[in-house]
Amino acid sequence: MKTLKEKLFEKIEAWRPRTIKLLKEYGDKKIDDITVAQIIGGMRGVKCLISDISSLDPNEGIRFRGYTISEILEKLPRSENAEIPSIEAHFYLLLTGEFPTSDNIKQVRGELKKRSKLPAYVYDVINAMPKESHPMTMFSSAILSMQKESVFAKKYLEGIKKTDYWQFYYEDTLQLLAKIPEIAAYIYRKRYKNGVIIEGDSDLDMGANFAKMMGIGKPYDDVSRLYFITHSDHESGNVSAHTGHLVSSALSDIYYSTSAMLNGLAGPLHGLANQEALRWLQELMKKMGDKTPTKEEMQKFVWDTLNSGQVIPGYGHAVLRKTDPRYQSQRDFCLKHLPNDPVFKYVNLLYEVVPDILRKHGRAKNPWPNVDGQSGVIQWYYGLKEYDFYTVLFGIARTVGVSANLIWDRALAYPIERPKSLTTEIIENLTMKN
Ligand code: HAX
Repeated sequence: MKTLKEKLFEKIEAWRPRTIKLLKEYGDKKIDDITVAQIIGGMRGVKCLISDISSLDPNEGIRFRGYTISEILEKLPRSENAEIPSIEAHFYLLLTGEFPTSDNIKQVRGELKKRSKLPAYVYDVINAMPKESHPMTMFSSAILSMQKESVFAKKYLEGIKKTDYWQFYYEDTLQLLAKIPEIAAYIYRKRYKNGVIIEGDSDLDMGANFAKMMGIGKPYDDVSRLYFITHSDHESGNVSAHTGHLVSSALSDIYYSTSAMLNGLAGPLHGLANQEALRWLQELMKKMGDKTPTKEEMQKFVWDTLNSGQVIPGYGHAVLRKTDPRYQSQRDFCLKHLPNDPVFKYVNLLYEVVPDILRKHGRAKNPWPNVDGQSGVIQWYYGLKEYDFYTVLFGIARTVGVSANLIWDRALAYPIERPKSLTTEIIENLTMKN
């Protein structure tokens, strides 16, 4: 049986001629135009990035290597006694485009196990931070502190061929993926559970090991698998994924790139929205006491938020124009496992009232919920009530997807990113005076 690295080598060798041909023979072909509104408006929709790991259709949602979330959840192999496929299997698919066999997964797990020991100084870095630091700050700093371990950075200094870059990115990625569940769980237990740490078991798959270290029983292993798979990648234009690509394009290693992408994920319009969604709902829950709000009370709460100039967290999207299938897959999980949970009832009621209100409000192009509108409910139900921590979960997931992207970026020798900026005056001259 071929190892994941050998398989990847084959795939990369077979893929490279496609990129070379496109560049050589079609390099001048035009794909898109760009408007002033797009330049001022955050490059919305400009087709100028490349990724083969996932692609996003506005109506259908995300496909990983061509497969929808429901296909992934149905077809990827799962660990024993698990309802949801393993994260290792998903990582294999993201890297190779193929569904792994159970032997392939065993091999990947073995590779991760070998690399799971966390350097002692990482605990020191976390311990040295102020108690009130946001968990995302701790997570990003802990990962950045490991930069000195980068094999890519060392090999680059020694002098390596461009075509070999990916191999050292791959090594750094395995090192990082093997360690991040423990880093995240350590931050959680340190910050919220009086520093009582639970040892991991690297014989378990990533989902089960993470659940163990968090101290949360079954089915939290499946909750973790579902969360880490569905949040792993969302094509490459979103803030976190794009930041990862951008920083890595300067040949900064995986530690620098991952820490940077996590800092982007920590913004309230991006990954932090899952914490925001729960925080916002808690406000209403506090007001309501034990009572579930009526539809009218919920409508008023939503309008009050909009009228005070705030966004409705967990709703809207820069690309999607329908309910996010990541929202839907988590909703299905809730319907099966926690249909009577009071927070789920609130979220359901929001689903009934928000899209109509956002349409009437007339601003958001997409009135439907995104992934962050649902994910906090499940975490809350299984005892993870410290919603400041939710974006760290997102960060673990995004590291799985973005690192797979970065290995391929280096394999296909994508150059340093350098779009052109214009001054307002140049844009005025180009538009008003023509
Ligand atoms: N509530 C209220 N207003 C909203 C809105 C929402 N949920 N979503 C968009 N709008 C507003 C925008 O603020 C913007 O207002 P102005 O015209 O006053 O500037 C207008 O509608 C047009 O925005 P858009 O083109 O529809 O959306 P954008 O591409 O600019 O922004 C966002 C996309 C996701 C940032 C936006 O929908 C938003 O702020 N949503 C709430 C926060 C959120 O849920 N973020 C998580 C998104 C998913 C994700 O990345 N997860 O990590």
